Amino acid sequence: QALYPVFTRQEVGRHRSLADRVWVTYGSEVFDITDFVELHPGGPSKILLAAGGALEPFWAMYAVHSQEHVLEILRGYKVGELSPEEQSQPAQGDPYSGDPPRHPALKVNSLKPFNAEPPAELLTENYLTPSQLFFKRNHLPVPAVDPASYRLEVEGPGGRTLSLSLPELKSRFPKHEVTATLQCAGNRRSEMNHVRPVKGLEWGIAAISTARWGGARLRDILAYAGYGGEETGEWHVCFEGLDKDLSGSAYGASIPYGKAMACEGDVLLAYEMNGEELPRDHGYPVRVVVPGVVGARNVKWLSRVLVSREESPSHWQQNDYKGFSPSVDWDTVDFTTAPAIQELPIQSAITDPPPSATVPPGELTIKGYAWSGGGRGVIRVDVSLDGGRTWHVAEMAGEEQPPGRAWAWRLWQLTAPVPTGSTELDIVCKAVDTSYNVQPDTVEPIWNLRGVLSNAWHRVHITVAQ
Ligand code: HEM
Ligand code: MTE
Ligand code: MO
Repeated sequence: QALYPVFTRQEVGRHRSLADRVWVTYGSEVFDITDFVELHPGGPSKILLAAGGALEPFWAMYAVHSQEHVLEILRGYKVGELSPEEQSQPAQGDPYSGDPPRHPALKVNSLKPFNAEPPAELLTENYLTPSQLFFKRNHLPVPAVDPASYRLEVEGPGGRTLSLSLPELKSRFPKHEVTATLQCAGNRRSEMNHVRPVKGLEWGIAAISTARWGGARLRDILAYAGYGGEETGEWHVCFEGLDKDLSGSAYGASIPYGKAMACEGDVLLAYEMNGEELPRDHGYPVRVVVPGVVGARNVKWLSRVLVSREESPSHWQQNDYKGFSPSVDWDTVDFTTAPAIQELPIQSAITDPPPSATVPPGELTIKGYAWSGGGRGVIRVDVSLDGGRTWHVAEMAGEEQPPGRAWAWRLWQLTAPVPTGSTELDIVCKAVDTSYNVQPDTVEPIWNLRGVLSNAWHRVHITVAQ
């Protein structure tokens, strides 16, 4: 065992910059990570936040680090130990200790921050997903918001700022209700990961859910703030959440101004979900609901709205949630070359039977969901039991919504005879939207390094009991 020099926290604290070298502690060990700063996958500015001190409070926030390969990198930079009297430091607060309780049925992808999806078989049991089972996608700890002191800041033309309390938001603007499906850009990412590794949470097919949302129309609030809808050229409505990372930057995103102001855009600042006040995980007290648009723009714990010539400067608008060619890798990717994802493409998946199920011979009932972005309705779902050689048309259930405003999914099912003599079935589904957009048949040609927009034909392989 190597003998390392012993340092005090004060000595470690003198190494806070590249010029003075960058030291950090983890447990009772001291590391000189100067040479890793430029290599850090999370960027040099993030890693420098921990310079001169302990990594634990930062890693508690970014749980991506609790993996063996991360610790292995760290070990390579060890230069010393903390002196024994320094090791009994007060326990660091867990930034996630204030997160709300969650339903035990959820399949957890990441605990801190909390990311979870319902079991697929439960997903299509209800047209409106019960809020407790609705998928949850948080980038940071859930903020604790005091409804009495909550204010929504809305920047009007010329920088005049409107500050709305919760009662004002509820009483000054008519309540509007919309049934809309939210889907994470990473839904079905795990299928891309099987083709070639991608970076991101391993979502199955259930990072998608549907709720009845109630709240004020964003266009009413923008009109009240002084916007008339006649702005020409490129404008965006930017949103900020109350959840902040350690550098103090809030979760943020933006949508095109035209979507926000359209009478038929149905963009809400929602304070209700399925007839109750918004649950904490879903943005209490107020979130944006942008029907037809990728989950990431539906900013939760909304604190600020502003109209700008530029898209949101946030990391999630600029350097994430974009699609690329399968030829682009992490060495060549240039996020400025691709537009931010807004409307999502046509999607469908089989929720029942689950993969690897064994079913009795005779008749088989297959269930799933289908949805398209941009208010495009689903006009048909085709299902095959033989890997795509022959097809059946599924029956669709669920609300029929007006053309161009079909914000919610359709649940579908098909009851078909199991072909006699078959021992295995390769079930496939694919949907068609009102623009006759279809899903691609395989994952390979749409693979992208971030694993977003995964919407190939969904395939489930099952066994028939003999
Ligand atoms: C990602 C190492 C410090 C923020 C990563 C990853 C590694 C790494 C290996 C990629 C993990 C993966 O995707 O499997 C380290 C080491 C650190 C350090 C060795 C200290 C010596 C920090 C600090 C912060 C931070 C102090 C925050 C203040 C992040 C973020 C990501 C990340 C946000 C995710 C980037 C993304 O997915 O785009 N880090 N890190 N890291 N790190 Fe660190
Ligand atoms: N808003 C804030 N403030 N913070 C977040 O981490 N996550 C976004 C979006 N809004 C997020 C946010 C992403 S990526 C998605 S997919 C949806 O919220 C998920 O919403 P849900 O948790 O209500 O399902
Ligand atoms: Mo997402």
